Amino acid sequence: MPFRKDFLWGGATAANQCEGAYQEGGRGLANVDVVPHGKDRFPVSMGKLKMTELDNEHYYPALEAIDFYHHYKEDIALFGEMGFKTYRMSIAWSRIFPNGDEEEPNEEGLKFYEDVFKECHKYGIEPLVTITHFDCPMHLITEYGGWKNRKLIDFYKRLVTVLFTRYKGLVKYWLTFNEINMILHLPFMGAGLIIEEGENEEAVKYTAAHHELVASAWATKIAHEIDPENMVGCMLAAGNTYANTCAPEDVWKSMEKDRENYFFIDVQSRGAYPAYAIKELERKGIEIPFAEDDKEMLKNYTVDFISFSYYSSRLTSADPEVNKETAGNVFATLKNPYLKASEWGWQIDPLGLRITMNALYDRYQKPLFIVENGLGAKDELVNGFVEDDYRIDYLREHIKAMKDAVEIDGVDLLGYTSWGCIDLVSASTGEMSKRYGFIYVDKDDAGHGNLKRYKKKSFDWYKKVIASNGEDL
Ligand code: BGP
Repeated sequence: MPFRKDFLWGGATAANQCEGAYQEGGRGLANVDVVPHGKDRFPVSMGKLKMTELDNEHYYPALEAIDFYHHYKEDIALFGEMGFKTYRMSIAWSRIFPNGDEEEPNEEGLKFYEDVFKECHKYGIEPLVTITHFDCPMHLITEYGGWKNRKLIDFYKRLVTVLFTRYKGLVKYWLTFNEINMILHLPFMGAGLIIEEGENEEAVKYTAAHHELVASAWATKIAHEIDPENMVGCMLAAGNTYANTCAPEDVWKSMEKDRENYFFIDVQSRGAYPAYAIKELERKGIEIPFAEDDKEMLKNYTVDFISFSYYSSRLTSADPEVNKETAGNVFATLKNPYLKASEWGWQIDPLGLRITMNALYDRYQKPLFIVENGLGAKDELVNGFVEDDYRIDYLREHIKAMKDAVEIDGVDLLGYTSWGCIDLVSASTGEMSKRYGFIYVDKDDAGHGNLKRYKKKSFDWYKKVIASNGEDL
């Protein structure tokens, strides 16, 4: 049997993409609330367009999302029916500390997640909790400038101390920052950064990244002190970069591209800034604001496991002219002629998952956890059912590749949670029509729909996969 007996099969969501109820339970406003649907979504997510107040001209999908806040019992029951062993979800920071900088947490927010975790355990589902998934209280952005301000480390420490204490015995698996490398691509969405005129964008991003890296180390320390059973992971938006040709210049370029992402995990897992990053930052004149004990913290409190999302491999060329023709993705990539792509241009590469897993395992020698993978597609609900064979095909091929990595290559894998196990708002487009789920939710891109849940064909398929521990694909 390739997978461990206790392999954690399940699905993943994020608070801002499913909870809704943005003004209930004492929740404060967060960055994700003010990212609108439509043409402004990208510039706002990138921190290039200032949008700090909700207005009536835009539609903000995170405000209602799929209303998991009121449907969580029904949804978790469905996850239980599929046989989930784990459910990856995130905490909305502003439910716990509405402004982010209060001394005392908001009890209603704490109670909500406690109820959710208890509900999971009813079905034998182990929660896997992302502490922040593209999520930062708005007040920390307007008052402090988001993660570019070192004070955020203290607010985050307060947050995690409350979480680890309150949920001791209920939650064991924690991820500190979702797709930590996303800070380079979507800095507002990822870290509450607004890039002001005249600011050195890269310096701002790497300063904020440093603060998150140090905060992550603190979280690991605190988690282990509060409960030695706690397992803390980092989370990378992964996908290896191929060279466009076998010209050494292209191969070199692909290595540089991968380093951009490895940088974060190198720090979180190996415990120090890697030599290539120190040199590059120096060359660019970027000075990272190391405080006295930062180096010690990074060194002493590395993560227990490496989690990552994988949707696609990437492709790059050393020739800037060639690199202009990028395919549709948050991560710039060339179109790979050997791969098919989703309707959104995300290229489909199951073997790329095996390559990525091997690269990560060789580099870090720590257990891996695939916490996101899946196909965003347009589904058609006919007579209350969705025949999503395309999704089953995608998942089957990726699970096969993951099996090869475990069985043939010996990669140590803790679990697999497919992304958006229930349809939710897409992070990049803000649309509902980019669906990933085993469960269809009646809601459209304009926010209309009765929120009714329907099982898709993939629901029973995944149930069978889990029941057979990945044998029956
Ligand atoms: C990852 C994010 C998720 C999720 C996923 C799919 O980058 O961690 O939040 O949304 O991508 O992306 P999208 O929703 O844009 O299709």
